Amino acid sequence: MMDDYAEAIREIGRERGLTVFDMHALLKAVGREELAGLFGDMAHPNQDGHRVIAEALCEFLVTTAGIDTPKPVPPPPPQVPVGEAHAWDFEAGLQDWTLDSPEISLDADRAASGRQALRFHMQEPAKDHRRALSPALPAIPGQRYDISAKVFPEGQPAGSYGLYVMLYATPDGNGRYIEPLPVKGQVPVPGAWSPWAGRVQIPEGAVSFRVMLWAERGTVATFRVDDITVTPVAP
Ligand SMILES: [Ca+2]
Repeated sequence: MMDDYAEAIREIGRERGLTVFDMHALLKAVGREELAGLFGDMAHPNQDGHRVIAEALCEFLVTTAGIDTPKPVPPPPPQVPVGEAHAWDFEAGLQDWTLDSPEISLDADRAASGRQALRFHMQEPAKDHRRALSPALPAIPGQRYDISAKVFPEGQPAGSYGLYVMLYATPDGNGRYIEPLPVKGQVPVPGAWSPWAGRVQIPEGAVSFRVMLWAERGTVATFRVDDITVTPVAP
């Protein structure tokens, strides 16, 4: 269906003599496997995805405008100390995770490691979103982290949930958050442990972050999450 939409837009461009920035062709050329690393879920690009699109759009605009001055060389990125690694397997309890809904609990029925995992059991739409948040971790803008977890969905969910990084302007991760960065959306395979993984870069203004498991307020679903890791990426 997306192919048809894209072709229709190209066709309109040809008919009316309009220049078309073909994002569809751009993303198709990336290839299916690498493409998965550029999206937080099925529809929304993550930070790397936005960067790929922005760079291509920039190149396109410069070329289309006939600008032939050489591209400025960006200054080298500032040296940022590598962050710390963290991991939670929930074998020693909640390990300072905060659960903001009674529909989320520590559960010993099924785990990816050991005996315990976090369980989201949402049988009705709720008034608010549901969140499980890790303890606040220190962050320096420019640091990159690989975030991963294992997820076991039971049946097909109604609604959406996923793995996020929540950014804060305070060192203790309290007060108003800056923004959530999507890491990975729900996996469509129920009845099995599947990996969730993605890379985030700490943006300007953030002093701390928490790993967040988030379910949209209307979601009706049951799933478990275990073995959550935060791995710093060397520059
Ligand atoms: Ca476990």
